[in-house]
Amino acid sequence: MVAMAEALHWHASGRVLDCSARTLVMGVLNVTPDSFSDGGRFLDPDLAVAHASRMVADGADIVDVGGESTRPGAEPVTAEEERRRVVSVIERIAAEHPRLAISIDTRKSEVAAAALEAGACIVNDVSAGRDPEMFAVAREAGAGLVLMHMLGDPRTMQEAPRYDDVVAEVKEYLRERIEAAEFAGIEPQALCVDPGIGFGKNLEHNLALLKRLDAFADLGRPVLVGPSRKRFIGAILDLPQDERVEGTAGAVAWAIAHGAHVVRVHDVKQIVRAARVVDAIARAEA
Ligand code: 9MG
Repeated sequence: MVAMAEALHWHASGRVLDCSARTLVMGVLNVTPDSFSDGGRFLDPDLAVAHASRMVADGADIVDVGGESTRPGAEPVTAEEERRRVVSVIERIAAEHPRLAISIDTRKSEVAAAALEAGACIVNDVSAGRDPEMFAVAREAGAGLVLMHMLGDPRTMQEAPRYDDVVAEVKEYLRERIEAAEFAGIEPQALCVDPGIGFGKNLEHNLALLKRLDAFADLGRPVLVGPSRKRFIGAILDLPQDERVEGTAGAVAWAIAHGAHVVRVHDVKQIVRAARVVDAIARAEA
């Protein structure tokens, strides 16, 4: 278990997200036809904006808008199509919820730039800056940036992933990406790290990363974890995606108790409630 840490703040385009007072909940909004859990549900912009408002009402601190699926085996889409899906949705969410932090889930600097212009303040980049322009785009906007570990790319990442020591290798990779981002001029306080549950990892790898999540604390940045409805939960419980909310709550509770500052989830209402209880226990005088 981690001791309750000293203040940790995440800077994002002029906002300061306090990652020490309580766990921040990032709600997933996939504006895609093919995402693994909610693909096709929010392609209509009206439905997407309404779902964002629902998540805000349910307690989301951040809404993560994505226009390209990163599920295992997903085919890439063009930047133009990705931009078309997300920009107007972000503009409308930002207008309706001016205090909300919006993140853009993209690996493309071009999409990130358009989304930041439209009102997003965080870039959630599952490739941790592989696009050579991504760091410059984030730096220019002063945006928050999630650096996530992924082995390979979504099309191939689940083809027999292999590590000698998954925790050490993922941590070393994140340390190197922090250094690269800082070298590109991004302020350290803008960065958040994520071990990338399910991105080029088998069940054993995912469980090891969660079990040893406390190992990421000394990277000195907020830790984001996204176990929501993922395959490892289905494998443990033998349940389909739409019946994994309790399994997600279990993984989230463990993650918070072992150092997660931000959790990325589909089921905001249920997970906010679970997170509040874990936060209260973790901060109790004892
Ligand atoms: C886009 N996306 C899907 N799963 C994710 C995870 O675990 N972390 C982050 N940062 N993004 C994710």
